[in-house]
This record gives sequence, structure tokens and C-alpha cells, in this order.
Amino acid sequence: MTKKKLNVGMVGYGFMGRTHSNAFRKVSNFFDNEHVPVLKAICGRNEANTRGFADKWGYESIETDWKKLIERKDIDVIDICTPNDSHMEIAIAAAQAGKMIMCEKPLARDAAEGEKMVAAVEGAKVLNTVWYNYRRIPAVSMAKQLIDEGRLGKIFHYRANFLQDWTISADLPQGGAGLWRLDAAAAGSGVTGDLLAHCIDTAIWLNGSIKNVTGMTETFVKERKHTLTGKVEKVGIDDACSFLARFQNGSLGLFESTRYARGHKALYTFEINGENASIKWDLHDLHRLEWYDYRDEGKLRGWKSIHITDSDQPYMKNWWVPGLQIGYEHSFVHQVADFLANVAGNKSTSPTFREALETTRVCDSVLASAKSGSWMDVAK
Ligand code: SOE
Repeated sequence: MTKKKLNVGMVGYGFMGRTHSNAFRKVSNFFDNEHVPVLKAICGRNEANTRGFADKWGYESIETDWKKLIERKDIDVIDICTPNDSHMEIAIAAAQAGKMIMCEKPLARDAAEGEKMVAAVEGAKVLNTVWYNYRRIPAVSMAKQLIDEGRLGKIFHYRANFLQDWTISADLPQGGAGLWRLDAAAAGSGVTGDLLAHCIDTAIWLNGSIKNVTGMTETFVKERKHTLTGKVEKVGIDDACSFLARFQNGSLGLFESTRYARGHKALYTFEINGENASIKWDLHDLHRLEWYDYRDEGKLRGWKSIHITDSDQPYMKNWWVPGLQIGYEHSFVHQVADFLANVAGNKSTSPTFREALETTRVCDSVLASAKSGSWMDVAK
């Protein structure tokens, strides 16, 4: 197959800049697509750091102004890896310039921003996707297959947690590189947009739309020094958030996220209970899917732990040999692989901006409900 080049221009080079760059570099070694990504340019405000990142990851050039990057004729895809407060401006400008867009999650700080982004990519008819990477962990993709095949039967319960413990110290400042997730102006919200958004994206993908929610939030440390101003400022993010949900299919949802669960670094888990079977998954053991099938013979009935490494399981035929597992970074490789396959068919990749907007709308409803103390319908 003659390969076509797909020139990537990435904005931002933090943690997500590394995960995406790694994915672009690896994908063509493992997946055969008509298009091969080329790391054309990396953009950041600090020239020396941007140059250092370019050298380390193999970018051909650098820019220090994202507007210049977007103007470049040799860039096909803009990958947005910046803090949430710049997603909208960059995405709208990139769409107007006719670029394809890959945007780090969450789509935006809130649905009002997200709606403008959806209008921009759909108006300009540019291919788009949002990096909700956990869908593409093979065990999670396999859960989707099992549900779509109807093996669980009617679904009654969806339960998800995303627990961390890295912001417990009151001495941790808010704002600036690395800590912008604690600054409401940059992030939009705390754990709701950062962590629950992952749980909501997976939940909608696996179990369909969420109808209404009731939530509660807490900010345990009320003031933190701001890295950029040097002043002690009010903390505007939610440190913890729990919510109940009703799905359109009649099932009940229970979601919890916090950065104050001492002992948990990034424990994303979900469990789904259906009429015939149940599924459990745990990010700390991400290559396993726990499966219980009531239809098994009585005396052998019990939870099975399926090691998702076989070639007939999602994505695995592209990796090693059965029994040898892959990890977190590969979920990003899979997103690029799917994106490249869809570019050949001129299709956007799920979750598209429109699909990711649904997640942001659920987040908005959860936060509104936590404020009002009442159930909120999720906006359509
Ligand atoms: C926060 O610590 C964080 O890095 C999130 O921003 C990511 O989306 C999540 O995958 C891991 O945790």
C-alpha cells in the first residue's frame, strides 16, 4: 500500500503531549493504515522548552504561537494538548483553517464552549475526535462488544469510580503548568471535568445516554496559593464529586470521584450488572475483564478473570503474542490507529466533538445539581 503522510501540529507538550506524541510515533509500527502520521511541528510558548521537547520526541519544527501553527499549509491535523481554557479558541481557529482536530479531553470547560466547538467543526466539515482514551483499552472495548452482543441482557446498574490522592496537601499551590487542574479558571471544574468525564464518556458509550442526575461536590481545601499571582486565592474547583444518574435505558448509575482517597493514585473502576451477566473492570489491572454469567452451569458459576491478550480480543492482534499484555499508553495508540483508519474513509472518530459534548453536558448538570440540591435533566 502506498502510504500518505498526515502532518501533525501539536499544541502543548505536558503530560498529554507526551502520551499523544508517543502514540503518533508508534502507531505505524503496529497498525497498517493508508496514512502515516508525521510529527511536523510542536507548539509551546517557551521556546527553549518547546525545542527540547521537539528534539526528544522527533518533531521537525517548532512554533511559539499556535495561530502561526494553524496558518501553516504543511499541517493537516491540529492536536490540542493545552489546558482546558484554550481548547475552544484553538479548535475554532483550526476548524476555520480547515484542519482536522484531535482535542484532549474534556472537550471544553462547559457545554456553552463545547457547543461553539461542535458548530465550528461541523460547519467547516473537518474531521474531529476527543481523546477519551480509556474506551480503547482492549478490556473496555471488549466490554462494549459483550454489551452490544446482548450478552448481559437488560442492564440494571452502572457503577463507576475514579479515585486519586495527589491534592490532599493544603500546601500544594493552584495554577500554572502541572497544577492548572486545581485552578477553576483554567480547568473549568475539578474532578468532575477531569476524572468523572472519563467515567461518563465510557458509561454513555457502554450503556447509552444519561437522562438526569443528582450530585454533591466538596472543596476540602478552600484556599491555595496561586502559582501565577503568588497570592492565596479561593479554590473554585470541586475536590470530590459523587452523583446518581438515571440512564435512558432505565438503569441506575452511581458515580464517585475524588482526589482525596488516600492510597489511590488513579483507580478507575466500573461495574455493570445485567439480567444475565455482570462485568467489572479496574484500571490498575487494565488487561483483565471480570465476567460473571448466571447462565453458566450452577456448580461452576462464579467470577471469571479474562486476560485480554488474545488475537480475537479487541486491538490485540496488532501487538505481541497471546498472553503478553499491553498498558495505558496503548489506548492512545489505538485512538490514533482508529483516527487514521477513519481519515481514509473521511469520517470523524468517536468520540467526536458532538459525542464529547454530551459528556460535558452531563458534567454541567451534575455541577448544577450539586449547587441547587435537586435533580437536573441533562440538556439535549
Ligand atoms: C489527572 O491526574 C489525570 O492526569 C487526568 O487529567 C487524566 O485525564 C487521567 O487519565 C489521569 O489523571
